[in-house]
Amino acid sequence: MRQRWIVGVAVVLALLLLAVAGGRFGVSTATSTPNLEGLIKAKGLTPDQVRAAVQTFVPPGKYDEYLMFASGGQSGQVLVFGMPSMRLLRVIGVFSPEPWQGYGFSTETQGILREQAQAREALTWGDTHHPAISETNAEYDGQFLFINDKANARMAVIDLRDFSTKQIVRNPNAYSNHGAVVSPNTEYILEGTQYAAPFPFKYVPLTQENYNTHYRGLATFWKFDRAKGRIDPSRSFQIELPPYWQDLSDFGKFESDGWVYMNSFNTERAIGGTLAKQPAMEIGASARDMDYMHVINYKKAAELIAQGKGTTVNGIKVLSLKDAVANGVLYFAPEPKSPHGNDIAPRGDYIVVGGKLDPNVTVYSHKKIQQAIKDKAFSGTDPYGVPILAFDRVMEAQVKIGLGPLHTQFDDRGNAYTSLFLDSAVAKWTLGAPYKKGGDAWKLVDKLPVQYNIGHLAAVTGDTAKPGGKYLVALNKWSVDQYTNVGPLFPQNFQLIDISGDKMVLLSNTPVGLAEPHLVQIIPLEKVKSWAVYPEVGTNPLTMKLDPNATTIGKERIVRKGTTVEVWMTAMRSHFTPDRIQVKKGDTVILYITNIERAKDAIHGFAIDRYNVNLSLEPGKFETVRFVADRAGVFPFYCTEFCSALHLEMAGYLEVAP
Ligand code: RUQ
Ligand code: CUA
Repeated sequence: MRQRWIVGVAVVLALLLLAVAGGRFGVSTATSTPNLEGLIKAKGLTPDQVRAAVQTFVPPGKYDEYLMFASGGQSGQVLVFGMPSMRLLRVIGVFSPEPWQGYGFSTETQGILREQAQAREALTWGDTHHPAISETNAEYDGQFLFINDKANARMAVIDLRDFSTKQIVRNPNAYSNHGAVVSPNTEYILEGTQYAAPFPFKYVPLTQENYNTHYRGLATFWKFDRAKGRIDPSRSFQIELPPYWQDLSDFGKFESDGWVYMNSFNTERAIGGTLAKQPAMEIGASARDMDYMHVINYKKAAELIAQGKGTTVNGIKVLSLKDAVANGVLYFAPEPKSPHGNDIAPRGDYIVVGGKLDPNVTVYSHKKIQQAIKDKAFSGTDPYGVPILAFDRVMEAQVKIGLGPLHTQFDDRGNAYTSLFLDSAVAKWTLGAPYKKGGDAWKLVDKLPVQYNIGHLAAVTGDTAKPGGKYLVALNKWSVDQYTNVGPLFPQNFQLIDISGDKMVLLSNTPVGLAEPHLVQIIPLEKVKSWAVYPEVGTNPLTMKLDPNATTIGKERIVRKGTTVEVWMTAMRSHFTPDRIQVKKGDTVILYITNIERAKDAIHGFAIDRYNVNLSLEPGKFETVRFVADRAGVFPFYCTEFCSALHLEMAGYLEVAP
């Protein structure tokens, strides 16, 4: 029996090879058949595994069909993979210095990490959770990528022309955040505060009474200026929210455009205190059966801010909770216990919520919510006066899919896919009309075990108006037996799943041995128009324009002004010009270096020994380094990229005279 299918698979593959080779060369290569069969046999592969291997294999010189942007978790980075091969293509430094890119070493990138010098100190890590690709008409446009830092309530902007971080903004009124989602045309990037804190920011002792009255959550709408490629804090705003722990959110689109749905948990307002015999945080925070989905009319909020309703708190406009309630900006819809994912269906009509402690996904209808608001169909108000919509008036369906539902994504055929943390599985279920009708609607249709404890999942363009429906990735927190031990810190496990058929099919495992990625976004390769070289020799990666200090051949020079020594330098295979720099101890040295190469991949590095200077100079790139020569000696500097046969000779000396 076993024998037979191995032969069967081998024959299919051999025929495939024959067809390809025959087409190319017009000859038969029948001798390769036994090898292939032997390989399959020796590895004990099943037909499904052989099919999966062929399906995900990208031959040398060929490209992947999709790019996958993954958060780099505690590494503070973004990881870029090709899909379906799942090969790692790039690491982008965001909230941590990244030496290969020279990120955090040049004056330009130090400025980004220090948040344009606003911060007193440069933080050296971030907890990246949610990458979000910029959108046009609710579809990824491939121009920018945003990502949040949960640990320090920051948001970063990455330009996908050169896959580099351009800006980090810090939330002036929040310590932590969760979620980064963009509005359908990227006017705003939204983050919720995860853990409520005193508002405005100061020391307020943590008693229950203080917590209830002085602690608050916030929804922060960062205004994005697409032309500048930057967040504009002066046109951003916040909405004050009760001290519940606001979690993930999603922007409405089409019929729900202008609205935002945001989960919250710990509506119990638990504050912990285990040593004082108070219930542990997680017990206190999951005592009630229902929490509140925040229903936010953010267009209205933006209007009110524009009319001057907001107060400026630490440099950002804030719409008060009172004004939000009085003006119909904020409503609550009850949602099952400890919700997590909040995901809006492709047409903007349904909102899917996964309640971690409920076996159902709960689906709300945007239309019903709007009707209930009109009819004032409230079941009460919360302690802060926020009207609570009657659950049965806004809920469209509950679909029993399994234990621990978290996040949901969609395909192009009316199906939804939800991660089940406790079940360690992906559930595929159907949406209702207009996606699926009658008996086909709101039904669990397939379930696939994953290894193990899945957090997020993401499908190709699976949270946009046009889901791709081909692949899905399960982002598993535990890998247990899937990889060999590499010490007790186990890799995370990405699993690639084919969702193009009726049944989900597991294709491959990819270990991620770097941190805990939370979410990924998957975009067709051709949508990202990235540069192979900087378009103009001397492009400053911060301004993306020709820098006034860029140097051309023959214009290199060293100029001393008082105790400042400025060096205009070029780099090309295989030398730096100048290759000797003489300064005095205590001088401020400023290097302006231009890589004048035009050839793809002709990258140079620039490092000065013992001075913590390390740059990456891609073709056409300009960078500045500034440091005080506070140690006397003779310090070699050299190119750190093996760029040419005489790469080792691409070096020079910095002489610092005592
Ligand atoms: S999280 S595992 Cu998105 Cu930060 Cu859900
Ligand atoms: Cu330039 Cu090595």
